[in-house]
Amino acid sequence: MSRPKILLTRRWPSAVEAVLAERFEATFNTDDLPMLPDAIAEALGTHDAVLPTVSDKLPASVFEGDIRAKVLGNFGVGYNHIDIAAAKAKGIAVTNTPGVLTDCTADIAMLLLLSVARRGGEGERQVRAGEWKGWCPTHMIGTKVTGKTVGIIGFGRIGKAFAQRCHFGFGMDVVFFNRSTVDPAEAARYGARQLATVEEVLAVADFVSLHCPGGAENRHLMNASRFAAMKPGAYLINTARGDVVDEAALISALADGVIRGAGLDVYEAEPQVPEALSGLENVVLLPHLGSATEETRNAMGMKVVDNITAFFEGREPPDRVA
Ligand code: 8YV
Repeated sequence: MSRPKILLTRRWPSAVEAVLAERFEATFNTDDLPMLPDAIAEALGTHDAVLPTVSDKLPASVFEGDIRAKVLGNFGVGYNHIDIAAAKAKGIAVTNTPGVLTDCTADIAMLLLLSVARRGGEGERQVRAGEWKGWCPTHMIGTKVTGKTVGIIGFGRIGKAFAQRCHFGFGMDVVFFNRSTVDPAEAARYGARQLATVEEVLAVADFVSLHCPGGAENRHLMNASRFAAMKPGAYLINTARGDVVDEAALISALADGVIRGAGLDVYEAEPQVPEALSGLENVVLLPHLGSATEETRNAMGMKVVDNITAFFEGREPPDRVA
């Protein structure tokens, strides 16, 4: 029997590509250049599975032509770059990679929180530029983290892992907003307690960290009025998706001192980062590194392998989202 024909839109960890090459007739993107939607549409017509990443766009238009693909094995937990309804309408299954990137994404959120509060980015820039004039009592004064209140928006796997780090690692009081009610005993395992609204969280948090999905339901959840509702001197951390934040409103809030700083791993139009943002000192900017460790990227790839292997063997893929 011929092996299913699969296409990877980007370069993947080599150990994972090797497994895919053994099991499938695989088309690899050896140049690793992002594929345009037209090329993805063509791939959907010529392959049994397409394996996209967050750097691809799969709007409804890519599903309009002749489709051969039966499954999209997304490399990543977030899938707001895929029009799920359009894929479903064409009978295409979609899978993702939950769980394996929880710790590393929570770690990056902690890195951003600490960096922005303690001015790590600014300090590093100063040393590298040869501009450090030496220690003095008033040099580059930041904000103490230990014991502060962190407000988490979205208490899924990553939100919980972040809460655990904040509470048990840094003695922080942790409150959160989540659409559905979380059992208080479960929340307490992470040192956290649920509040009823986003506004209640913003009113008390010294740091607000976003851990909800991107896409239409949370688009611009953080907007000008919500920045105004944050405590004066508070910070925003975003390791979720760029579209959860109205970036223009964030830039104004940072420039006008409505909030004190931000730590960002994701942006509205990646990889574009507005100059108005990168020109600000009170932001720490990372290039979407949440899951970027050897262990996690390998594990993500192997999850995709498991998902599409199950699919083509007629079993239910473990991480099917559509
Ligand atoms: C991934 C992420 O690197 O999994 C996610 O949702 O945001 C990142 O950690 C990216 O999505 C890969 O497609």
